[in-house]
Amino acid sequence: MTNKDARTPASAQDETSQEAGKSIGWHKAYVEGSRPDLRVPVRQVHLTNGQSVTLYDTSGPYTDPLVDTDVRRGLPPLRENWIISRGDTEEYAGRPVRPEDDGVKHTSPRGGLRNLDAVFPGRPRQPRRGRDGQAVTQLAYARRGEITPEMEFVAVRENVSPEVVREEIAAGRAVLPANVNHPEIEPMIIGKRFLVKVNANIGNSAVTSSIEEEVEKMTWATRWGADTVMDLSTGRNIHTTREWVLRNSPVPIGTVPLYQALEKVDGRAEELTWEIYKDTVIEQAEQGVDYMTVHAGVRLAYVPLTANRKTGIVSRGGSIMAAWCLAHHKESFLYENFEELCEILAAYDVTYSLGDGLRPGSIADANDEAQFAELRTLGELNRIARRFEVQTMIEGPGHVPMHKIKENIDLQQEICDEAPFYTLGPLTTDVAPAYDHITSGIGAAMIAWWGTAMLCYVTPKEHLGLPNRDDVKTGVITYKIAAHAADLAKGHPGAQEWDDALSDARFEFRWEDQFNLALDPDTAREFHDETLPAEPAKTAHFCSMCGPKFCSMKISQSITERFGGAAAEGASAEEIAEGMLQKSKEFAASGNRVYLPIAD
Ligand code: IRN
Ligand code: FE2
Repeated sequence: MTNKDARTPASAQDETSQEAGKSIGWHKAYVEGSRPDLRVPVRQVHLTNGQSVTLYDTSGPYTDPLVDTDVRRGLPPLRENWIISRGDTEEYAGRPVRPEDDGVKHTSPRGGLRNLDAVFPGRPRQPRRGRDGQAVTQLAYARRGEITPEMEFVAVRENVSPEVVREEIAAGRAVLPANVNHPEIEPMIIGKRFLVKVNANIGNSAVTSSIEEEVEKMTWATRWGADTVMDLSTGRNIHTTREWVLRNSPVPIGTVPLYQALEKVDGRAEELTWEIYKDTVIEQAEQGVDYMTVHAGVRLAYVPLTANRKTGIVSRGGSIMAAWCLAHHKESFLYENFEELCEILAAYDVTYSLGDGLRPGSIADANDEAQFAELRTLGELNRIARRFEVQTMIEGPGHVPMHKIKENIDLQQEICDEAPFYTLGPLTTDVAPAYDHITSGIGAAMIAWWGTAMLCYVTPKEHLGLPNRDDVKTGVITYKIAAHAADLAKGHPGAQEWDDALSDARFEFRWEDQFNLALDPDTAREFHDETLPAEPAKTAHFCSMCGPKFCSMKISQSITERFGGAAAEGASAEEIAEGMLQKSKEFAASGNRVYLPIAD
């Protein structure tokens, strides 16, 4: 067993993690598929009792000390040979990315691909696309009955047969976002038959963070378990930031191209055109964006339906499209040109994330006519996308009280032919700014249990400001809890093994194992150390909650010992009561003190 430092570049400066790294009892391992270049990463946790537990791992090559990662070079292009050997893509000269396509008023040096060649000298790349514009999507392959290496990869990851993966994709019940220009990703799947996934949003704004910070937030988010990351950058260097994020990301990257298109018209929504939007989509598809939020369901006729809402339109994309529709008094250009957009996305295998531009922004507005009118349109667009063999998921709310959540997933599944649902929370109350990771984590757990495939995280900064690194971590961990709680409730194969391993460690006072199995080992260890910092306390058979002499776990363990393992299960009520009485006497004899000095 090798105990390896599990640091990512993001955590390299983090003292706590470095500390944790020294004693971390897990290492990165790979499960090989049917061919040597199909190696699925896992987190192998080594327990002190000699057993080991295998966990899903999203952290990418950063946690593999055998891979020499350098953010200036980008990650190894894992999928490149798979893509090229299919023989259905060609290098595509496309339109060169003009500096003005960067979406910002430039000061030099300018962004754009020319500079990026200098940024990634080892990776000169020419974008690819489907030969003659043909659909090169996982959906197209699945419908033809082909099991791609990407499908086999996710089958190993999810512990299901490749045929189940192919069937779910072919039926449109799952998506495998994997742009042909993003060969660096470790494929993953989003669908209700699979583990519930978590997306983390990052992105700079005009005033705050730098490119380095965004790359760091991405590696940080995936280290804690984010399955996809959305780059919602709007400020300066939007194109270059995205290039850095893409070249270094082990997970699929999503964007909202409308944001960059809006930058190109200096923030004046009414000046947007289909041409500008289309150019932006192509630019991002050539870079390798794996899925795009498209707010094509905000139709002109639905805008008045929001007039009497308490909080109107809260979606950024939704409000841009509503403003455009009203300014021109025309149908949405996204809705009108949807088929052409499908052709573009199909040629790169960009997955649709059909945006919920009319989602409710308050408890009062939940499940109203505007929201459901848009959902019906998303159902219609989902069927069009399917005709063009574009993978599609559907975005959902928002702010929804608990008793109105189930209707959301039930309607979505019915209207959108079971396409994967991807929801933002929902937030179950409006009264807790600064705690909206919790108000929404509650809704997220419920809606995931009922079949939502991916959860968009909400951080404590929601409604208040931009998340920093700590907020990103809190958001991801909160949502991993919601997702895993749903996996358990859904009976996903293997989900409970993790809980069982942790429960055993807790019951047997194997503290190090408890930490190493935890979603957040660093914080678990830190909290424990606050009360019992001494090293022997980590092997002590009591916890700081109850102290050495008064611990329910300890008592029931001594019952187990006394009556001999499994026999204890058969122990009579009287025998157990006798054991308890004995403990009570011991407790009284020690002076009825719950908390004892550590030296005791
Ligand atoms: C997810 C579900 N509903 C919305 N989302 C996410 O919200 C979406 O994926 C993207 O990250 C962000 C888009 O916000 P606007 O433009 O709809 O506010
Ligand atoms: Fe909100």
